[in-house]
Amino acid sequence: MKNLSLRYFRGIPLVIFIFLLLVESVSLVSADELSSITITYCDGSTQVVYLNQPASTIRGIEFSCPGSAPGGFGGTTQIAGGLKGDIFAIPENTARIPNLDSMTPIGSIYTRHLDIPSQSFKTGFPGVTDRFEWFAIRYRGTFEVPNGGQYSFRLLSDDGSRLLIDGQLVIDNDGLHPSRSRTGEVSLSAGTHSIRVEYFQGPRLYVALQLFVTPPNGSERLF
Ligand SMILES: [Ca+2]
Repeated sequence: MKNLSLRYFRGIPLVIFIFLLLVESVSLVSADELSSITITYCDGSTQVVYLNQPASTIRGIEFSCPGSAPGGFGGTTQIAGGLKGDIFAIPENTARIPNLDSMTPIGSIYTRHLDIPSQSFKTGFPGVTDRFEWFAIRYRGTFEVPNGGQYSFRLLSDDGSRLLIDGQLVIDNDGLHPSRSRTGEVSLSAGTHSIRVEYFQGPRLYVALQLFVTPPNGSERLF
């Protein structure tokens, strides 16, 4: 009986030690350290998720929905070598892309590809604006051409869009219309070139914006 009691009391420090280990692993945080992120799902629903560390410790988050590029029109994380899109609010009943260079953007997004197949759009731009109709985007960036030659481009959009390379209009797909493709060709030398895609979404609800390229003696791929 004496031996049993001794074993029982010797076991108490072990129980306390395991309890402290458990408490440490739960790692309770104070309210001022608590941060949250709002997740917008591909169907447009949202959910707030609380983090047990400051949001400032997160370097970046990438998003993707089935059938679309990461972030759709783009996300707020800068992408080296990608496209920067400036978003503009445009007046209702706009029928063509306005002169965006004379307007002030309401925010910017970043993406590597323009790959938004025709789809309904009502989420807006999380972290930038909740506007989902009557907006325009001016994408700008540079790209490298490994081998000079005749390049063919195809620009699909709903509603209007335009492709300019080195400041020259290559494709005019402007106007209010459902998903529609237009193609254009341009001779490009090897080296760095500038690209600019202007796009606008008129009335709700459908959007589309995809840019494809066919290199000399090659087959069409997403730009
Ligand atoms: Ca539309």
